[in-house]
Amino acid sequence: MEEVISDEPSNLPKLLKDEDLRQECKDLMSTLPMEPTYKLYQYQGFWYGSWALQGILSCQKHFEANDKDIILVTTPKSGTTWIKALTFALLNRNKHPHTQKNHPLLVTNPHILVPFLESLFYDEKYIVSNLSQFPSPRLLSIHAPYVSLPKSAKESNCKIVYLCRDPKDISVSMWKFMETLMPEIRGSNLFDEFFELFCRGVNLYGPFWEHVLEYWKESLKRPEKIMFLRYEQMKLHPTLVLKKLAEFLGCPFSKQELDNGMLDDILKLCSFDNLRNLEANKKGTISMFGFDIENKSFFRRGEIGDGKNFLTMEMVEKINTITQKKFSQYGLNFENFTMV
Ligand code: PAP
Repeated sequence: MEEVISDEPSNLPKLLKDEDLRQECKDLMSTLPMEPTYKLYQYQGFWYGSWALQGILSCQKHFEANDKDIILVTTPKSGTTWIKALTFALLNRNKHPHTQKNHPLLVTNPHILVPFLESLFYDEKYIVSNLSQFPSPRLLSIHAPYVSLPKSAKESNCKIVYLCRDPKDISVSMWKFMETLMPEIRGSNLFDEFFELFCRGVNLYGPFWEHVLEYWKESLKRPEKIMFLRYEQMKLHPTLVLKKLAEFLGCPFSKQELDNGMLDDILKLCSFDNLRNLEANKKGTISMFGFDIENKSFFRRGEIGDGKNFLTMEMVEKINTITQKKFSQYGLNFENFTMV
């Protein structure tokens, strides 16, 4: 069996080379608009690195969602690691009580417990033989925009939990993450260019605003299928969000569980400070998306509003104006939302 996910240490970064791509992906890439600085390709209106593009194409071709599947969809750097941990702990709360000394989340990075479909599907050989062996309900994740989701994910009754975040914080979180993958950009003046591209929608899985709007509209049409969440909601109202998430996934907390503090225990287990300080997340790497990524790079500040510490006033104004223009008619924002 071929391993795609490993926490073995290795040299960083291991960037996938184009010659490793399948011919079908190379052929398509040669026809797509390309952004030269970060080598992103525009497919179905959204931007991908070559590795993610191959994964998405393969997912679209081979992934068969079933009604029991749970798919976590996030815009990158929206709290993916956190929602993976929370949902894993929630669904497995009987099999793995939070008191368990070797609870999987205490010894394994959440990205290994809840893999990215496009990363798994990057290697078709692995996935075709293994995905059927995942325990049911299969808990999976993907960054794909709605338009590019595999057909079965849209048409089956599988549940989708969508998570996004204030784009100011995303842009900075994404840049800081890229610095860990590409140390040569650290301290460079390339951030300004990255930010301009981000505002034009040219970033991994961007445009951010269109990504969010697609899922927002779908979640309004089919609230029983898509739960729409914001990172800010999770930070400000974690108890309420986790309760609603459990209800949405069909595994509500019982009165007894609530009385026993189960919900708070899950929140504590998955808290930023707890996860960040675990050996499993302080050390080691995960192989995905063509990179060997250090586990610790998924835990930086974990705060609302950190973007403002890094962006200039003009940048904040620019991104706020775009967000306002794109979202206001839909009543969407990241500051004054109600948690119904
Ligand atoms: P991904 O989309 O690339 O998988 P993702 O987990 O969304 O990554 O990005 C990490 C962000 O989530 C980091 O944000 P920051 O750069 O603004 O700090 C990280 O700190 C934050 N994060 C990770 N785990 C948690 C957690 N348990 N609680 C809150 N925030 C978290």
